[in-house]
Amino acid sequence: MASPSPTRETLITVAPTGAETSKDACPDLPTTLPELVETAQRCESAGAAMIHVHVRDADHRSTLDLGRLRRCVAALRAETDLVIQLSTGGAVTDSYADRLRVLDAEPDSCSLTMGTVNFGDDVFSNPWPFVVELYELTQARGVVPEFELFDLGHVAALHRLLDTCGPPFGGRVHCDFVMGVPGGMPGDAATLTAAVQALPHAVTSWSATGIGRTTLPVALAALSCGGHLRVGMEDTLSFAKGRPVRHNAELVERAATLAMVAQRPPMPPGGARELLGLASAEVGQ
Ligand code: KMH
Ligand code: ZN
Repeated sequence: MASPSPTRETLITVAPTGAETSKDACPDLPTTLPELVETAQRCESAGAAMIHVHVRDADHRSTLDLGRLRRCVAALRAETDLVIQLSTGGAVTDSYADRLRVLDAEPDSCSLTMGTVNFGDDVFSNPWPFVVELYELTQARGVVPEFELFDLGHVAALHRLLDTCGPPFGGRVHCDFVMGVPGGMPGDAATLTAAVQALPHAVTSWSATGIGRTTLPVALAALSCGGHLRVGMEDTLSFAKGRPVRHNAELVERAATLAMVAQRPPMPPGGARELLGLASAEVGQ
């Protein structure tokens, strides 16, 4: 591989909501815009530098409604310094057209999943032509993609994409291993090490998140391999056995503590902009 040299600091991304958990099942999930802004502010104070956003409708259901996405980006820009990353994955039921339209909301960054994966009892569909279309749209619109890797085959697809379509907007290549999804790669140190070894040389930074009970093993392994962290209620609803997460900030605080122990303290949003190639892009505008 080509693991990029570890940075002195740790990028902490918070994924506070996701598309799957219902408000009924988890009333503490931030689903309204005021809840999301409050969450973003608390998580920024706790050490997060980027937010990965899924929005919900008035009934707290997952939506890719463009007006809501735009209002969400505007509110987060006004109230925080966080790098704003919109999900283009949405929910497994969302159409490709709606997922492409997410870029019309003009986020700093967007997620871009590198292939299809079984997703519990469902299928999260990302056929190659869609991946290419979405990637070319990020290049045209000046949005920095975060390549989501749910499986080792997605790493191979990232090689293919960079070889055939060139570098991302901003010139940096940042990816995120999403581990422990039922149907994707397991969330353990051995798998993370193998996946990091397989990354393209062009990758300049990577983070990892472990779903459910793989959260801590993946975070600890990522830090020890020089990677960055994603945490949040999109990925885990348990803080410990029998103790639900009450607020996303708890997960960010714990990630920040782990990063401090690793002597790679949380990176501020300005550092994240440099890491992701957003700083130079903004200067060049
Ligand atoms: N909700 C999942 C089906 C992303 O945000 O890009 C897809 C997902 C990935 O969460
Ligand atoms: Zn997501």
